Order: sequence, then structure tokens, then C-alpha cells
Amino acid sequence: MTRIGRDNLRLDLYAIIDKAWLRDRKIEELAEALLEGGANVLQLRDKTSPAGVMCAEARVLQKLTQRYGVPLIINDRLDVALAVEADGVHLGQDDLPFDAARRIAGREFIIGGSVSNWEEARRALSTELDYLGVGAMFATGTKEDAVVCGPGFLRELRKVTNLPLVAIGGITLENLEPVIEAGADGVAVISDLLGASDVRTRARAYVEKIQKLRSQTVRK
Ligand code: TZP
Ligand code: MG
Repeated sequence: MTRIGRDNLRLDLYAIIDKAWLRDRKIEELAEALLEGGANVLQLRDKTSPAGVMCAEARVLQKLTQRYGVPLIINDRLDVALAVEADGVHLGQDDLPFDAARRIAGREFIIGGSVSNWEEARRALSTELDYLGVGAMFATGTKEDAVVCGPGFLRELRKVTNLPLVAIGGITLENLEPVIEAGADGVAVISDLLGASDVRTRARAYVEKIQKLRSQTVRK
């Protein structure tokens, strides 16, 4: 298995395949559309399936991510991520502590961690993470307990760290600008991608708009 390493991670469009958003589509169809659209990272998020099912889903995705040279990140479950030799894991505040995950997973593994306030961010910045997931940027119906911290928090965080920052929560093609302008290295999106009538075209529009906004943005 060729693993994608921690170096030179490109995070612009961090597409999350949330099992709850599959509807009647196959997971590989969605993944292929996102990858063809130019997604730079694919995350598997499955809050309900047992580990064995999640491993099977991850393996299906892995065939595609390997073909596209894009990292596959598993949400919440380091055991699943290690079992299938995914490229990394994304951990929230209620998952395995970040430093414990690093000890278990080793130096080569990609580990991202969620933060939504300064206390979490300070703690996260004292561990060896590859990126921070920062959010929620805006109100979202996808995660019930999401706390909105907004692009303003990301902007402040940007001033104190060079660690890549991935904005998440309520992001749409229409509200991208303040997020990129605040200094996000990438945007993680579920509903605005998976709810689109044409997922491939929507993903492509994100990639293009992010590049355009970056080229225009003079950080204030
Ligand atoms: N973490 C913070 S907000 C959120 C997660 C997983 C939900 C993101 O989904 P959407 O549909 O892009 O708002
Ligand atoms: Mg989690």
C-alpha cells in the first residue's frame, strides 16, 4: 500500500463523504465524482456503522484515492484507519487524545484535530498534528452539536500558527470568500457538495473559486 505522507499536504478542497448523505448512491460513485472534480483530500465519516463495515467502506474508497494520489482520512476511528492502512485520521475533542493517537500511529501518519475555541486550539497546538479542523464557520444542520466560532476565530488562529487550518461547518460556494480571506488553507465540506445535483461540477467549482480567491486575497 502506498501511503501519502505528511509532507506537502494539499488541503484546498477537503471533501467529506458522510454516510448519512449517501442516499441511494454508491459510495464509490460519490468518491469518483469528488475526485474527478478535483478534491484534494477525501474523508470517510460514518457515525453509525460498526468497525467492520467502516473498514469495508474505507477499502472501497482507498482504491480510488490511491488512483488519484489523494490522501484518505478516516474520521474518529484510528483503529479503522490503521487497520486499512489509510493515510490518516481526523479526531475530534471526544475521540482519542491527539498525542495518544500520535504515539500509536507513528511519525508518518496524517493526524488532524478539530478545534472550535482557544482552549482546544492551545492544547492542540502543543501536540504533533498535521492540520487543525476549525469550525463551525457557519450554522450547519449536518452536525447537531456544532459550535459556531466563525471566520473571525480562524483569522485570529492564523496569526499564531503556521499549521494548516481547514475550515469546516456550513461552508457553501457562496460563503467561501470570508473563510479564504481569513487565511484558511482548505475547506471541509459535506452538505454543499453531497447535496448538489452534480457533485463533480460542484467540486470543480470549489477548486476554481478557492484558487481565484487566493490569487485575489490580500490578507488584512
Ligand atoms: N464538524 C464541524 S461542523 C461539521 C463537522 C463535521 C459539519 C460539516 O458539514 P456541512 O454540511 O459542510 O456543514
Ligand atoms: Mg470525531
